[in-house]
Amino acid sequence: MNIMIEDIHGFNERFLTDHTRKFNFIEDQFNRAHINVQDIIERLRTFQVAIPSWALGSGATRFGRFSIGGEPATLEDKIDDAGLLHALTRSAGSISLHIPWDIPGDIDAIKQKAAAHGLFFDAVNSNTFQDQRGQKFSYKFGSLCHSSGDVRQQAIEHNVEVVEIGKALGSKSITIWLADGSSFPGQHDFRRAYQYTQDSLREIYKSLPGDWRMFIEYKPYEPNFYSMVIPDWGTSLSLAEGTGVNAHTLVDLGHHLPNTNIEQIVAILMMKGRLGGFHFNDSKYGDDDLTVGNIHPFQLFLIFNELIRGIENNTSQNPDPAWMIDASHNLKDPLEDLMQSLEGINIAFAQALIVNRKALREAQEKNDVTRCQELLQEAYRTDVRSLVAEARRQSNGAIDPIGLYRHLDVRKQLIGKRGKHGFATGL
Ligand code: PSV
Ligand code: MN
Repeated sequence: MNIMIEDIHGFNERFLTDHTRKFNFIEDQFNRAHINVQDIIERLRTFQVAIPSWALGSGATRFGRFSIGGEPATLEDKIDDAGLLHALTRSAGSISLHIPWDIPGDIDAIKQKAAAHGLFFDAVNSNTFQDQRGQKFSYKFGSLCHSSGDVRQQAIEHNVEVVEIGKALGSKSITIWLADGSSFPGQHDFRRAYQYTQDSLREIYKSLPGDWRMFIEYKPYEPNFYSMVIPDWGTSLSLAEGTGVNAHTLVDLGHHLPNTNIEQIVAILMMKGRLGGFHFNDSKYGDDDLTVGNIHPFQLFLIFNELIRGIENNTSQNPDPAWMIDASHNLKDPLEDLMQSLEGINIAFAQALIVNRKALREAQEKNDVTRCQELLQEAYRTDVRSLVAEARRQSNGAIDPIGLYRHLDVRKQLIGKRGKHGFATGL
């Protein structure tokens, strides 16, 4: 289904008085602090986050899956749902596909559909963590790191095929997340597993066009519980450096052990010019795929603070990072959850944009710790929600996207169209 611009404007009318009152207040605050409010709004309007195709349906735990109804069962449906999110929020301007779950049939038709929603194709993701029907060799004991050259070759060829599909769609990057690792001491020769992985990545890299980038994810545990071949950012960075100039580390927020200082990781990766992309989610314990900014909003703000510092002082010429939400939902309506995540991301981004960076630098030079903390808190404690809503409104999005989604009873309409027990492919 499509959301009409008239629906959005009509619904916005209801909130306009209240919204304007709140926005005028923050505008006045910003004027006094010599912050150009329209500059911040423009930054918010251009900031776009990719939606992963696998987040549009219900996910599952190891114990069960509960269908929400109206889930997108085809790639076309997934593009429609991503388009719906973009129409409401104007901040989800691309979709990231996972192969083989999303192999396009008619490439031109798929491209046209995406373009009609104003979407482009962000990074394509390979999958060597599952065996596919008819596949010759199993990934049970790994893929790019496997002890058998046949398995490694099969995994390399799969990644090359993913690049080919991405090229046809107009993608410019591939994200590789490996489930490879070991669950028992002694199972792996760590050095050999690393070396095979490095060699395989180099092979895949050869198939990349010059304007493409390779993103390498890391994850400390799961599905393997004793060792992962790429457990942390240091390993990912060393593999990226060993692969080529267009290979980068990708930070997935959920892929850290509790209390890891992710903002510091982001700062150093950008300084090295190797931060490729970002997968947003939140977590209490591990890779929980919770709504962005729902558990650790201050940490998210601190991460954005480093990202903006890196973008504004880009001495190492780090390419623009690719932004994506990476989540799998089990309880909430996935579309509502994604809108909440987009809101969380935009709030943290806006708060980080208003940090008085010059004053912070001076306070850091003087070792004035109290002042440093005050400056960050000043930005973090600013209620920027009306600013984020105003950016959406100026882009023809909804002041209250979830409100409009519910008002239009979108989920009910999707169930009417696709049925109650449709199954989104993927996770
Ligand atoms: C698994 O942890 C994961 O969340 C990775 O982060 C990938 O990006 C995603 O799944 C899809 O494969
Ligand atoms: Mn991820």
